[in-house]
Amino acid sequence: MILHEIETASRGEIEKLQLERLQETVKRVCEKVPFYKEKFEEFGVASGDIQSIRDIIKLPFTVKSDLRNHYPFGLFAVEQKELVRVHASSGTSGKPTVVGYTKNDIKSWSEIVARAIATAGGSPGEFLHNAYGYGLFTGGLGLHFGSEELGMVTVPVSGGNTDRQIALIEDFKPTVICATPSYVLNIAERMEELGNDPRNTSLKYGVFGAEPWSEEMRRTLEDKLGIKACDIYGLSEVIGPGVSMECHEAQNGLHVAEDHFFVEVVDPKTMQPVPDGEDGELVFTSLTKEAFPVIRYRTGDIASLTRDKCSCGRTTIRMSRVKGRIDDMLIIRGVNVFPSQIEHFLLTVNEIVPHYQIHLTQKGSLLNVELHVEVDEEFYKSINGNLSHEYVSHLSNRIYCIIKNQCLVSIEVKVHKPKSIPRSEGKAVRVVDRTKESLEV
Ligand code: DLL
Repeated sequence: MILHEIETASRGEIEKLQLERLQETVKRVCEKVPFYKEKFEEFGVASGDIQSIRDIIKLPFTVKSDLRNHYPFGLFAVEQKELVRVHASSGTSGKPTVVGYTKNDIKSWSEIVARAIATAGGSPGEFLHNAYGYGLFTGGLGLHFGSEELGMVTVPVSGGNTDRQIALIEDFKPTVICATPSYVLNIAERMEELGNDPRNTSLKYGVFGAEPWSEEMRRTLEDKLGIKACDIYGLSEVIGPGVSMECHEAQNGLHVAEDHFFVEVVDPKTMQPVPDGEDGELVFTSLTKEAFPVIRYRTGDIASLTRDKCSCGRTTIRMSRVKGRIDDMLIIRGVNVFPSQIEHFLLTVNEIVPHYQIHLTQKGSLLNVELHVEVDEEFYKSINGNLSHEYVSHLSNRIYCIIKNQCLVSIEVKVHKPKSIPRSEGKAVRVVDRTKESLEV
């Protein structure tokens, strides 16, 4: 369901609107946020220099450390009395980043997310089961307000307490489920454990995101649950979920909400724009935000763009699924690889389930990488729970060869019995970095 006319507007119409909004945003940040005013002066740009949408490249980039350096509210463009909400990152790798919203920001965010849920197949009047975490994380409340805006009956279950989630799905009969892909897998497996066939629920559509996932993971979730699973992307610094959303018709790239965000993809080394279709770092500029506007914010996420028209009828730019974050990229003996690429090939192995972890340790000057995987429950039963040494070494060798041939990296593979890898209730932890610990020992 297409909710807004901008989704099918011509490129000229979209860019005209973007230019007007960009000019307003640049003017506002110059007036209201000393950080931007000073940075623009340093770069020798003034708000009057933005005469076409391409002039955006004259503006300096903003990075996460700019947010941390102005913790908590230094980059806000409104007074406290105009704010109605803040969200924040967990701050596991430094000070949390704090973002704020005015009433209008919440209204536009709700409309953006309503559009996203409709793009994924949601319809007014049906139930939406929202298993994203509620709280400072933007997932829970972001999807919640969007779902209500669309007119869906919203079940604010949040993450965790999986058995209750299953009972609610059984009783309320939602058609849409929203959660991280890793948590949905967890829910589906628990249904199987309880003797329920996950394909027999009322669910038809999934709105999955907040962490990188692969096409193979999509296939696994769609097969297990008998649903269409679509990718939702966003980050709190830009607004939260809904910055882009895949359509259930084509499932081929995520439509960017271009009336609210201007997207660029740049080479993270040279910071120059890369051509459509080529991978680079996603950079977003907000076009309508009041409380926390961002100018050319470097997301650290790697993806590519396409301007081709989509079979769903939308004309908005689409981004590819996010391969991973620059800082999650592993460099193993000089070869770059993202955990999601490893996932992609790992899931071609039938005996393995899509729960895995990559453990990094330092041995002298060498990075040691171990891939921990676990075998499928059914398969485990078929061998009477006897994971013999011979079998483990055969399976780990097979996986080692697949990863080596496809990703060109040598990774030690450790095969475990079912339920050995920790399960997530939100964002999955795929990489466990023990390099610092081993250095300290
Ligand atoms: O994860 C917002 C969100 C909530 C998106 C619910 C989708 C669904 P943050 O906690 O600020 O916000 O984390 C943002 O998560 O920079 C990406 O690295 C990653 N991420 C988000 N969505 C996707 C996705 C929310 N669909 C960071 N695919 C981003 C891959 C994603 N990575």
